[in-house]
Amino acid sequence: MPQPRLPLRLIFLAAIAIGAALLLGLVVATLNSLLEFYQRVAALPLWLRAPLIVAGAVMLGALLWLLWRIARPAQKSSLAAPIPVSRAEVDTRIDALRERHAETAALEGELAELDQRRATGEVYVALFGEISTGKSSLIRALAPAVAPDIDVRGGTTRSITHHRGRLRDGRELILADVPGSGEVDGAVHEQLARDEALRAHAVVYLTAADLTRAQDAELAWLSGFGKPLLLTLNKADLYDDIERAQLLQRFGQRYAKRARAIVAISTGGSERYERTLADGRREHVERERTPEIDALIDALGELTAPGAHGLEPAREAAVLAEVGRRGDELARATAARESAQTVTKYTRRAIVGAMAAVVPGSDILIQGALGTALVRELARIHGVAVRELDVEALLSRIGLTVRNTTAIVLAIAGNALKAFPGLGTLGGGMLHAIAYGLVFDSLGHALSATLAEHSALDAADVETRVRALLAEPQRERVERVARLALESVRSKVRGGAD
Ligand SMILES: Nc1nc2c(ncn2[C@@H]2O[C@H](COP(=O)(O)OP(=O)(O)OP(=O)(O)O)[C@@H](O)[C@H]2O)c(=O)[nH]1
Ligand SMILES: [Mg+2]
Repeated sequence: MPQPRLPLRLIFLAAIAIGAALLLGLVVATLNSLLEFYQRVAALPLWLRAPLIVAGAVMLGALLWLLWRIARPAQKSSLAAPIPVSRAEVDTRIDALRERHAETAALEGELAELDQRRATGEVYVALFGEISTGKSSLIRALAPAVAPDIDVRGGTTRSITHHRGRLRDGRELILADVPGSGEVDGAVHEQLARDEALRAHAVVYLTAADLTRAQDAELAWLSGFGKPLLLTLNKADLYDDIERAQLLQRFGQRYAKRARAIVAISTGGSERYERTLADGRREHVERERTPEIDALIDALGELTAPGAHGLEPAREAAVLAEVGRRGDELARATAARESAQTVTKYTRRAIVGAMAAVVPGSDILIQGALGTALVRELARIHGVAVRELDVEALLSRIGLTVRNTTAIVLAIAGNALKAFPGLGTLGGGMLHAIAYGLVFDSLGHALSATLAEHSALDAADVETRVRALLAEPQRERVERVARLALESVRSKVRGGAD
């Protein structure tokens, strides 16, 4: 009976019409008010009109700024705060990684460097800063015997070099010149510089202007390691006395907590001057500026006064925190690699099992030990303890999901058969085998992702992921599973022929 539907539709249409009329009225009323407001403002004398317009513009600007502050996406910093970790803990983690055949050479090398520098008893000072802030020029000023490359082009220094410098009291320092940060596509060089900063006893952070947001974040990250930090305004010659004093004052207000000292210097560059020749003619000459770095030398002297031994704990903590962080990263990558291998192993077993049994449906997940073994192995890889009960609950939950999506899975498997014509001729069992393979592959990937992200067997999360994987199967995944099926058939045929 279609009659009862009519009034409902009419009510709905009427509601839309009323809504549209109200909206139109609101727009007209707002426009009218604006027009009236404009006419009134236009009628005002200029001395009253101008401040009103300025105030309006300021308010609008402030509103837009506020909206932008609220709406802009959060900026993610790649510079994570250090997590303290002991040497014993780092050693244990590296041993565990080595047993899992992870590539631990770089981490071991970093620890060897840590020990080797300690053994030398030297004080290491790393320069740090964006490209072209004058790091190499400062090295040249502090250690005139050596001459690292200096150039107006950013990105001149590409590797770490060490130079021996001497303080006024005769103490020696090993100065590290590093590549500058902030270069486009300069992630590798930036990482070299950061690593060296962590290996040093003290860091000289160079800037040639007020700090940008990125520099601010970099300084915060460096100071988080708790080693002596010297914030240095270089190229001070580019500012007049007032500007320089203002910049230093701003640095003092903002960075007094992060930096142990703040100084202004001039490491070189060139200057032009006019000279009068013997015949009275005048000519412009360009010459290298004499470095003015006394303030920095004094501050460095104070910063490094505790000596290598006194400064060692903060240096060691910084290196260990970084090695620990990388160890965690490596552990995650290793778990991902092992997970992928395990998922492939069980997908293959599921395919072989299905080809032998030819039982349609999702029961293989619940009945067979295969599903349980997959969950257990993946949980072990991710270091998550699981109870028998939880594994069973998870598998029956996924089993229901798979049962509900069996038609989809079979359809996908059917498509896979079309992509690999040879498979289709192998009979209906093949369709189910690929379907099972897809189910195991989806479960394995979903489970790996959940375990990696939540470090727990979150059944609801696994189910959501399995659903998503089955609903939108990627071509690459389907082909991979079909290929596994093909390999299984081949090895079976070969096995049979043997
Ligand atoms: N005006 C002025 N220029 C300077 C000063 N110090 C360095 N420069 C110039 O700044 C440019 C960059 O100097 P470098 O020492 O190569 O800078 P850097 O930080 O080592 O640069 P990268 O290695 O590319 O990161 C060169 O042209 C220097 O001559 C200074 O105190 N004043
Ligand atoms: Mg340089």
